[in-house]
Amino acid sequence: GAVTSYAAVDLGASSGRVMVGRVGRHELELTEAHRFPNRPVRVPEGLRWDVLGLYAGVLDGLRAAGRVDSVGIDSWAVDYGLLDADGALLANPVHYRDGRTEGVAEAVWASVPAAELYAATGLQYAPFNTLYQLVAARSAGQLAHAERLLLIPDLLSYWLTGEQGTELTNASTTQLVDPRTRDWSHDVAARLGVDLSLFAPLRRPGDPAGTLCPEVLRETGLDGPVPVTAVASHDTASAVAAVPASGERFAYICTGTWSLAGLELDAPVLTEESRAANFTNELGLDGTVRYLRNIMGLWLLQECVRAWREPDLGELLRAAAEVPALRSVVDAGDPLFLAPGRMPERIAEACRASGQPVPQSPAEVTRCILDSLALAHRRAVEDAQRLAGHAVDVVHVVGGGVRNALLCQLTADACGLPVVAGPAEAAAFGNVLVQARAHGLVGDRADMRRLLAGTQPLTRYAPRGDTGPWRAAQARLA
Ligand code: ADP
Ligand code: LRH
Repeated sequence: GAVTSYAAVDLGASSGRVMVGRVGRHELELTEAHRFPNRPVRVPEGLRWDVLGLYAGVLDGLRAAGRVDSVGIDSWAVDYGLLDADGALLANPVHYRDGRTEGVAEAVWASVPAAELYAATGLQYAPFNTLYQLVAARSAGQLAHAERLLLIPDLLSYWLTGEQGTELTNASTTQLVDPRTRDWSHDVAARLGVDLSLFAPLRRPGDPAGTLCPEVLRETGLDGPVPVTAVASHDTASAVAAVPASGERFAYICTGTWSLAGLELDAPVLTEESRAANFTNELGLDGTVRYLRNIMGLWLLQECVRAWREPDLGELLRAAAEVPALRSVVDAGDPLFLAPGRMPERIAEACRASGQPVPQSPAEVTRCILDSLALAHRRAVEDAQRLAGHAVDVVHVVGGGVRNALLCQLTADACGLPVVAGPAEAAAFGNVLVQARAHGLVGDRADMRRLLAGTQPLTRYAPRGDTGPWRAAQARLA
């Protein structure tokens, strides 16, 4: 049968990659054309993304990918670039871990109380939600010359094609979208004085998003026309679309820099209880709701590895597996761990503050992090089921954490449920499959998932022992 190929540009907070997916009726294969580090840069004014470096990586990747039938772009959420009246980028995009939003949420809640904001947008509180970033930017006078705001994947898509749009799944992370209508929340924007005309018109996964412009074809050595297709441009939305589950009784954990743990639902959960538990209702493919909690994720380990100048992750994980389980745990959902720097010290301080032994060696700190992540996964999977009234009997783990067998096993143990791990490059798979679907090669969401389950190697982890020790560990954090 016919096989077509698609380039998936997938930018995570720790690395960017351009993958090539080949798709047939019973065939699905993903290869890496190019991978490059994503290193944020601290300048005197704060923490910034090196967006030009990322764009250069995208061009290198497209050149390496060669002839493809379409290109799709996804990235981390919430961040954006501002353009002036001529369409030129005004400044380096601010990193969501920058400290500029400190205290901003409290000022916003004075106009729209947190409970009303949740009822209208369904978004969990995070200091970096685009809404708070915009309010901070306005106070700093940074919107004075801004005519347009493009979220990161939409900005790169604009540079590739000359066309502007705002992709809906990623727009749902701005805190300016109503998850029931799947359109802007005009009321929230008006009450907070946010000018929605800053945003380009909404587009949805599968919509055409232009063609590579002549300069890009020259730069990459490709022959045109090459269409760009809107995908679920929030990386987590693409990853959830590529969870190889059958049926509906599953939870997912997208593990990378973050752990995003939750459920796929038909409708948002906007209760006060859900807000208090800090669950978010982001939009997914085909109008689904990604009901999930943000957990600090492997960021905790990335930052320790950076501090230790310890290049061999494999060795560190082998040593961590030998450390006794659950000696000390920290709250892996605590915004205390959001900013970069001093991670081993901050973890030690948290253990001391909760009266637990302070992990000493890198192996002990690593074990503490993995136990803490598994415990946070357990809580999120349990809370989500209760709050949404939606029971599950399997947990799917996708993303870079799939390559961490210890984390997958501990997650199974903590949840007391089987874990099915894979694929590691779920966001790129979701990106490719939405393009393939837009071009008529695969059917609905269930078809996409069947194709993944039938073609990709998955690893099963059975839970060991009972969950008593995990419940006891949780009690230490209460
Ligand atoms: P993001 O998309 O947020 O940049 P990824 O999904 O690429 O993140 O996941 C990156 C994480 O995956 C790393 O921080 C690391 O902890 C984990 N990882 C990657 N490769 C391996 C490996 N070979 N063994 C164990 N863990 C790995
Ligand atoms: C993961 C992610 C996550 C967001 C965060 C900012 O890459 O997109 O879903 O909350 O980055």
